[in-house]
Amino acid sequence: MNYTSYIPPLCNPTRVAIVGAGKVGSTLAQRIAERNIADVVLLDVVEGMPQAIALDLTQARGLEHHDCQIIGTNDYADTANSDIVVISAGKPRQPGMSRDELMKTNAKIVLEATKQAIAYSPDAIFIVITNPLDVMTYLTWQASGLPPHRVMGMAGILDSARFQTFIAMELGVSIVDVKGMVLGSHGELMVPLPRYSTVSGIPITELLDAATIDRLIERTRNGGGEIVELMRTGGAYFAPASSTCEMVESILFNQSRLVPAAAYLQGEYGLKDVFIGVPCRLGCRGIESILELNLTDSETTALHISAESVRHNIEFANQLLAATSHKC
Ligand code: TXD
Repeated sequence: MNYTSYIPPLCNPTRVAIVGAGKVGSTLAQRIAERNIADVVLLDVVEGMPQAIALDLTQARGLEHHDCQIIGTNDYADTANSDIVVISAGKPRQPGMSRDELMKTNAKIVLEATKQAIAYSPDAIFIVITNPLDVMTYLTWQASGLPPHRVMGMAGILDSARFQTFIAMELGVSIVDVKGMVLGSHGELMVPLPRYSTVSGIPITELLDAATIDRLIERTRNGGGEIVELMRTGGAYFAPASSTCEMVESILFNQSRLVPAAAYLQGEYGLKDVFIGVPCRLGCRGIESILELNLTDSETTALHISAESVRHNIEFANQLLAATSHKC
């Protein structure tokens, strides 16, 4: 039997590069492929590991019924012409390691990853996952030289999903009807907004008393920490991968989903020159627009405190990098 080709082969399939093939990166690769969204290039410094994960995922292709190509590599050249670059490379905090040391280590990794990836995919949109999230997103933007709408951080969508989960569990309602809204930085200073978190359009402030809402907010703030404590080695990865996949899907399919993401602010919410979680409309050009919600004075104050801490950490990271002549 012989096929004769009568049209040129289809070129440039949609491609997502994931730098850092650890727990989050590899689970994200699985989500993207199994939802049939795009081809995936998984890159890591560890030799053999991304290749092994890619082969394993590829062997499941006939069972999961998708047509996505999954490549594992240690070479940035293989990531060329990606539409989206996801940065999930980093080190977790080791016993005895300070937060400063972690910041320095991950800042170097993220800067290197950005410079290498952008060289091969100059038209890509960057989504950053590595912690400390808002700071790493800022450094990625600086190092890439990209316009701000093409760089964003994944955290708000995850924090909102966690809030949503705890609300649904508390009220005994289907998760499908619950929406959570969490702004601010990723960490203890995140800003959950009960007034904008709803069950079938009803704000939760109408359905739950203040003490219960405070308890759910506290659990949301500690959503990642609770998992780290239980797991002991490593942190959450299923929900982070799902959250990132939603962002990838909204961009590649130009869905205009409105989700909280770490975005560069230029006066919105009274804040400038900082990346922080705000509601963003995500489409094929990246962050298509930022929605400015009407916030109460205390909500605005909480957002500004959150932004101040990110700004402080950006300065600190840049000082650490300057000391090792790694500043971008
Ligand atoms: O909401 C969020 N943004 C987050 C953030 C939710 C979950 C995880 N979050 C952070 O993502 C976490 O604190 C880490 O900073 C990253 C990745 O988390 P993951 O759980 O996937 O960490 P792993 O399993 O340790 O994987 C990190 C991988 C690992 O395979 C390393 O070999 C690789 O990163 N790594 C590198 N890859 C490429 N290039 C370089 N330089 C490099 N250095 C390490």
